[in-house]
Amino acid sequence: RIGFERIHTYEEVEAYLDQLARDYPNVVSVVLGGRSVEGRPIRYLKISTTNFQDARKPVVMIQSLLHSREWVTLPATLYAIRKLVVDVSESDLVQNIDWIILPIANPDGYIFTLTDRFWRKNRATRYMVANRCPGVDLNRNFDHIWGTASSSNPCQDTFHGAGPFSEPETAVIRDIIVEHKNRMALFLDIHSFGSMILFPYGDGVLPPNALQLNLVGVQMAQAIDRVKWPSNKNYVVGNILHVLRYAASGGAGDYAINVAAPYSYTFELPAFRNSIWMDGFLVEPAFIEQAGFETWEGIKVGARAA
Ligand code: 0X9
Ligand code: ZN
Repeated sequence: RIGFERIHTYEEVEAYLDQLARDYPNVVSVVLGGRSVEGRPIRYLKISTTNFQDARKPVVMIQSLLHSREWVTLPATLYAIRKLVVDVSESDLVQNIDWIILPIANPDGYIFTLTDRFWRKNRATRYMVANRCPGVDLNRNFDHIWGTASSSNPCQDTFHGAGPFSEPETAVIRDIIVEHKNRMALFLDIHSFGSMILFPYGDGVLPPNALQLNLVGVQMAQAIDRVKWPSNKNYVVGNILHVLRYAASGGAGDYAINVAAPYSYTFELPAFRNSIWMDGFLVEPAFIEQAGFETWEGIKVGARAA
């Protein structure tokens, strides 16, 4: 069991995934997607009442902690797992959809945030200069306009690596997306912070279904806003460049919409803090469960629409 009083460690989450697979063997399985730069297992859940055998069912993929300092994204994902598997409050969602959930997309980075709380990238050492500046920004390492709006400097937080999928962590996600490309209806990459629902592309170019992306994005945002923490601001919905006001290449969501998922969003969860002086990546423990609760309202709407 996992509660929402605090944010759990990599080891705790790994043990929890195994426990779920043991407790719900007919619905849950844990898959080893690959290994991180430092050799840690990157594992994800498959949740399905038909063992992923029914090709007519859509697949929804949710991932979190691609950026390791964005801690609150982890309990948001764990909350969704609980609602799908343990509480089964919304049984249509488990009956009609196959789910892929990757709670810790960047395990090395996440563990390193216990030492350096604001670490964002992975922990690749092969680009280091004079033994300094490890790490690739995994959300600049996917194969869509790679290298055009990111940094070639390993010392920067948006360093894009040697090429698309140069990092094992992004290769794992690529393989999942490709494996399910015919069925993936919705891809959600959960980040923080800013209270935004963003859709491709990272250079401001709009996909052909941009109006649909906007429509469903607004529906998700409204569902969240209805139950949001009162002092947090309303969600903003739109294209990545238009809303964030910076271009970003090589994003996971951009790759997912190209290859597999007509509905692909980056969530920027709110800053769950009790004062604007508190850094937005830090999380006030009293708000952890709220982060899960309100994000789940958006996920449900997105999954049903997609
Ligand atoms: O810059 C990013 O990677 C994301 N914002 S964050 O503050 N969490 O770092 C936005 C990602 C935009 N997504 C795509 N380009 N698909
Ligand atoms: Zn992020």
